[in-house]
Amino acid sequence: AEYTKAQLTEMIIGKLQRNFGRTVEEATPNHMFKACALVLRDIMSRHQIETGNQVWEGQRRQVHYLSLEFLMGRSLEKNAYNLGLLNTLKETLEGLGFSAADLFEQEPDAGLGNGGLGRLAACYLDSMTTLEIPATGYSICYELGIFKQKIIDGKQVELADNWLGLGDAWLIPKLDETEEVRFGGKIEDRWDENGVNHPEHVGYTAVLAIPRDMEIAGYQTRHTNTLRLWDAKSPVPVDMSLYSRGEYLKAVEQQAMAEVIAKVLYPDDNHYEGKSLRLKQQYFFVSATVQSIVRKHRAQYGTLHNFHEKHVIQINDTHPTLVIPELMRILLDQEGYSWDEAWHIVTHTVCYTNHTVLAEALERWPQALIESLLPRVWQILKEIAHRYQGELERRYGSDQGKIAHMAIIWGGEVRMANLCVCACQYINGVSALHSDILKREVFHDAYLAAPGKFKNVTNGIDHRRWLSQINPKLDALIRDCSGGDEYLIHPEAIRKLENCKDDKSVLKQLEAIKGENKRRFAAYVARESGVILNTDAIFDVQVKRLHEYKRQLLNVLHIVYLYQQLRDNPNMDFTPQTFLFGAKAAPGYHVAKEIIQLINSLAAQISRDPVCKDKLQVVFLENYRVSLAEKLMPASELSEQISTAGKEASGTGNMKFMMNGALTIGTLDGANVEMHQQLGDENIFLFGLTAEQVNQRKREGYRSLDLYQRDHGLKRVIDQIAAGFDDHVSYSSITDRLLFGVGGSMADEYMLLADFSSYCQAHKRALEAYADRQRWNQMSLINIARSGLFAADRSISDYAREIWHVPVRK
Ligand code: DL6
Repeated sequence: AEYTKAQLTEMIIGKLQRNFGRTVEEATPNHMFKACALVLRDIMSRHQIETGNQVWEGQRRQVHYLSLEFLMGRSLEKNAYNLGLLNTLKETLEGLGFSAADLFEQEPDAGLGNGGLGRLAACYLDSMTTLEIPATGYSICYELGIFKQKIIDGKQVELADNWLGLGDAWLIPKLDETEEVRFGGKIEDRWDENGVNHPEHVGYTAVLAIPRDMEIAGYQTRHTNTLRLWDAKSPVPVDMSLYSRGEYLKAVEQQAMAEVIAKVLYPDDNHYEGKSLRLKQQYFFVSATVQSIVRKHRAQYGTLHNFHEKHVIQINDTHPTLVIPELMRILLDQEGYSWDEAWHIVTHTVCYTNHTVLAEALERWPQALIESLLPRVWQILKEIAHRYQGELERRYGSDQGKIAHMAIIWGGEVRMANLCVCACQYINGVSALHSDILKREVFHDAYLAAPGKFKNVTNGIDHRRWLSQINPKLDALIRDCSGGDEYLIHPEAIRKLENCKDDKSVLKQLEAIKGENKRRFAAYVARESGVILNTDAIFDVQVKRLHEYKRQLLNVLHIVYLYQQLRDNPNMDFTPQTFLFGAKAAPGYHVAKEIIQLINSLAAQISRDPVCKDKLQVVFLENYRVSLAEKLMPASELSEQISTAGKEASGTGNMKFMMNGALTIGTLDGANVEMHQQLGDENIFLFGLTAEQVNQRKREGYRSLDLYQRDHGLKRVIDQIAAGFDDHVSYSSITDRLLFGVGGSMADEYMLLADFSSYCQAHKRALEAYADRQRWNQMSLINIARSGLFAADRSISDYAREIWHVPVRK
């Protein structure tokens, strides 16, 4: 390690004195947390300056990862781990009379994201840094992250998540790198003597974008990258004349209007919110980012001619799409490039990752909104759309259907995905199946026109955090079996674990580790909520955002089915099962909230019923988040990945479970398909329709009501849910959706009933396997051993080779 215990002790004591005026004895845990964070921050800043100099001197191509979400979670333990200081820090803290575990536990999650898309961005920052790619992440410094979920009377209630009190210890404000972003006003033509127009933006409202940088340490490298979070402030000071007239509110109005931009993360996952504040957020962070990249590039090279050679801008879904017209604007209006020159640079710089095929998530902005909020961007968008329209007409002639489908501006809306497809150098999906669906369905015509633009990069997770750090006993076993810690830098080396698949003592150790992790998790749940988990039962877990396509409801149908069997025959042979759920619902997503309430009704019913004692248990874990997932993954045994095939772009929770030795019960959807390829039929419990069969059944005219009428067991389950349980809450609005559809949507849109019996069968197979514990442990070991493919290091190497064309550390 770079620092000894004595040095760290001195550094921490120094911070406590200088920053908080405290001795160690006077320091509260909050002070101590901040002092530790500041000490690590200093180390990372020093490394970052070195990295910056090397990148500058080497004139290396840089990656800019733009995402409205970075779900970072906690950083203290992670940074210490990556810096090789974790053990030293723990010893230092114990020496100072503090418990390291308690201190780590104190850190709030930086919840600047909703779910998979935001967590992926966080994992990728870690891998880009570890692989020594010069990279910067950009987002908004939301004052309030994803809401905290409380369950009150079975229902979700949202509370504000004010993470900055402690979390801002990681942030370094860089006031001198402030950018100005302009909204509203109008564009006036200014013709020069050569007949060239220099449009001028007048009457706009300016908002200042102030960077608050978070340093990102890599593992076993001094290479350090930065996550740049933009904070919003008004450039106008409080109007003192209004203030002295007693008009306090008016005096601060403009400030409040500016600052609201960085106030709160939109809590919608896989759903588009057409609100003007959301558009402001998008443009705010994109404009500040592009200006900042251009400014630094100019300072280094004095020209933007080589901009695309030195930078790649990766956009995480369509949320940062305005980067396209914004970079055009700067090149045209500020740098004086012709349209064609500017277009060449932009289209060789920007790349787009698609993360969803759900229609309700595709962003379409009303043109009137863009026009009034971003008048110059609107002009540029119109020109891009117009030129593209011309191309489409030349290519497709009179095929109006195709032209309408691919147009960028259509029916008064700007379609962001089509703009990305038109302007981006590469477009990628996030699993093999998903990328195929993009090519075959969503962007089929664009794919035929330019097949080389379409790529696949299957998602991956930070295996150092999601295995080694959160499951230290498993980490130790892997090191023992694979001859060291090579897998931490070369994740494919985890495969060596498979050499021990017939070693009974290793399998026993694996089982013991899982048992211990289950008991530790149960102790945590008992402390937090008073609920006592049955650790003798198999832990069957579904944790993810609540969404109809993810089919938490299918899980519920199966549990009700088990419950009814047990009631019919209390003495039946029954493998004890504990079903754990964790899920936040978007606050405006009513059905999702009803499903949460249903899960809680069912959980309460089952816990009241003596028939279920020590056999069947359902628990809804409140406020599912990164730091809870870190405790839960090591304790999980069965992983529920049961989305309707074709709907889940990839999934990344599925990978976390697999790496921690849980077996998957799942559909052939997203990355499950590639997990199945790795595992073979014998090591995963597959069920249900394939994506193709889903489409075919829909074409044939799927009728869930027929299934309900034909299958007595299924009918009984649905009738029970409609009637409700002893709490007398009826859930017929949910079952009506399954049987009849509501408000024009088809009945059982996500085909739960079609997959129900196959799902029940798969559960039976899983329990049979669990009964033979040695077989189960071997399957678990094989899952871990073959999970190396799903490390983010592999994904980032793919991006580097196929899309970014930058070298990586070997
Ligand atoms: O790629 C990360 C993650 C996938 O693993 C999930 O399958 C997918 O649902 C999620 N997509 C989104 C899309 N949001 N928008 N827009 O969150 O991305």
